[in-house]
Amino acid sequence: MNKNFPFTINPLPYGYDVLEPVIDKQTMEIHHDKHHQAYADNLNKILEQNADKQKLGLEELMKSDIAGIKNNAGGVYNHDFFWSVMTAPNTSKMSESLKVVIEKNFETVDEFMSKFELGGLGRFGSGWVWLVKTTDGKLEIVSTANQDNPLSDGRQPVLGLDVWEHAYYLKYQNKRVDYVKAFWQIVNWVKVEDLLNNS
Ligand code: MN3
Repeated sequence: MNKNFPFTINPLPYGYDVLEPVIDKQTMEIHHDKHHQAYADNLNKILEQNADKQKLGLEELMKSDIAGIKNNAGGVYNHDFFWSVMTAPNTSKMSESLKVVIEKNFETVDEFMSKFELGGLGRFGSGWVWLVKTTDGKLEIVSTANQDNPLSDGRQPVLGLDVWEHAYYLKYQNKRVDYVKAFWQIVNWVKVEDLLNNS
């Protein structure tokens, strides 16, 4: 992605059908090529009218008090992040070292997964659920509305799941719970651990 105006989005880092059957090809095409692209297009359009903001980076724009800038900047950032933490079903396993960190913060991996699922299911309307690293190095589950990102209050996301209906409706319809539970099959744990250690 372009880190400055005019913003672009990253190409999907794998084929549109690679996450099947957990996320279907058509959903990925619409989600990346239409929804994600639209956030970048809309952000650029608003910035054309706000020349004083054109020098700001994406993370700064995500904190903007102009709703259109904040929401679209978040949409660009969050989706690039989201694509990067997924991979083909059942090809990535949590390492022993990551498991130790998860257990230190959540008692058990099951407890972590259940808290994350509840965060995604409890988000009313559109938003995200995240695993974040706090400034003192602790792991927490947080849920944000719309395209808000925990970075804006100083917490570093290491895993995130889009629970907007556009992310799952074609395949799962109203059953967000099935989508959230199926997500575990496509988590890229290598990427999660990399974010945890290097960001
Ligand atoms: Mn989305």
